[in-house]
Amino acid sequence: MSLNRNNFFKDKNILIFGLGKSGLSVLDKLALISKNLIALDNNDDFNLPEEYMKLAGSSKIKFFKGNIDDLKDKLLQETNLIVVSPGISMDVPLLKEAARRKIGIWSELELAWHFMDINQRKRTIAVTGTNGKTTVTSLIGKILNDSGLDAKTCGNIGNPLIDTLLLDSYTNNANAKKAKINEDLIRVIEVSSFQLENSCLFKPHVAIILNITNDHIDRHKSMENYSKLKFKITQNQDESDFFIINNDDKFIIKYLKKIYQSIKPNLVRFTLNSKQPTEIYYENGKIIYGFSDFKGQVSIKNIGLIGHHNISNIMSAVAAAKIFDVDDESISDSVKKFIPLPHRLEHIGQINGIRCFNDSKATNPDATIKALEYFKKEVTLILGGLDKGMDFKSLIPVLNKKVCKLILIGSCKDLLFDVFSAAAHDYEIFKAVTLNEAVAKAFDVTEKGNVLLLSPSCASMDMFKDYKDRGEQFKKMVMSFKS
Ligand code: UMA
Repeated sequence: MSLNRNNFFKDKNILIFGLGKSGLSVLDKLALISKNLIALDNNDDFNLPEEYMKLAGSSKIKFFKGNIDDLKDKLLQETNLIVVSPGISMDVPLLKEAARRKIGIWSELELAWHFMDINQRKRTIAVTGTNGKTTVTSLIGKILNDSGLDAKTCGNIGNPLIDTLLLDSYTNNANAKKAKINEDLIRVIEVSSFQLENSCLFKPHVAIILNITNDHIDRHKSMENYSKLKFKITQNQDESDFFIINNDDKFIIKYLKKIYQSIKPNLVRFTLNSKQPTEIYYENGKIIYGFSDFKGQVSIKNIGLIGHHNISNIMSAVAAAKIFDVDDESISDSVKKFIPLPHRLEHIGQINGIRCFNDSKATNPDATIKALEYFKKEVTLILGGLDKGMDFKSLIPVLNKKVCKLILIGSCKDLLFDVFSAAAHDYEIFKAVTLNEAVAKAFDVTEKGNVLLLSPSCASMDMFKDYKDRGEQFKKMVMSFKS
């Protein structure tokens, strides 16, 4: 990293907006090198966690919390660059005014990228998509690590990219300058549309788009905008890079056609359709690939990941692993040993003769459709939560095919009731005020041998802390009905 870049950050007045996980990581790192920082969180109740208290006393950091509308102009006058948390919409007044003043607005991803050298940038795999990002990021991490390579998962998965970097070498501390950097580390980065929105130079060596379906429209306004943001993952890639995409996904193909002429990286398409094979496809328990110098097949029989959508996910992971030269048997072995993550079509057990599944991570209709496709017409489905402006009508055909009883919960339950009761349907529909009431109803109305599935298609924050909290509570409630 050049001295110039070091000075670039040292001399800038940087405003860190949002002090959740990613904002605090940015604060931690920039505190090492920047002379003037403003740290801001709009939440009145925000309290700096204990481990950051030492920064509160620093003369180079000014902290603000709560409503800062009156201070907005003053803060922006002092600011050259804003590093914004992914959860903050570009519509908030401070960011609108910053954009008007042409102040740079960066994501944490973009900031971290500026601190990475050429070698580090070349050893990156970035995974985006509406659904399956965390599973694929974790699976690639496992495949690489099992093969003896050194890989670390980071990004939207929970630990910001910047946390994987040692910025101590920017300080004047001689000991810190000697800190050992692992040059071989491969960073497997889960990337969200929120992070890509404020990224500009990000250029992963391997970029993956798993799928694009209706989600986050409340924030991104249209599917066109949402697709455009997802495709930012490849915008800087060149001929030496790889772009892995799902050839079965209609929004991916639609957007790809638009920009096909300008795509520079090696395109690696994967498909479940063995009759029209692409660079990677699936046939009879095998993933067959042929792209660049790579040709071969990986057996994926007897795996823990269930559902056809997961075979698509595995194909993308196989492609990424081949680019880093992992051999076929090793990949096959890791896929077989991979333990599916909780809250994703997670089998809780057979309770009172009913097979119970927790799919709390299904926060959009497409994820629920994929989960239902796995079952016969045998499902009591618990659906609903906080609406993100989604198209629930897309659920109608699959509900008719797979659902016997539908139980609606959450702040959008009345809207859902109107959508599904107006359509032709052969299943009973109930509403419940709490999740506990929904689970009790489910055990009351579900026939033995059938399935109870929580797959809400919605965000959780109307009733729960997050999807994990919703899934954990569901599992406890289900177990409490065991007789
Ligand atoms: N805040 C403001 N002003 C606002 C809105 C929020 O100051 O107008 C403050 C809040 O008070 C809070 C902070 O900003 O203190 C929250 O920031 P955040 O929502 O960006 O959350 P982080 O804790 O920084 O977590 C983020 C990602 N969150 C989101 O994208 C919403 C985490 O992804 C990610 O793991 C983490 O950075 C590390 O990179 C979570 C997620 O739900 C898991 N992601 C979405 C998804 O997967 O669908 C995209």
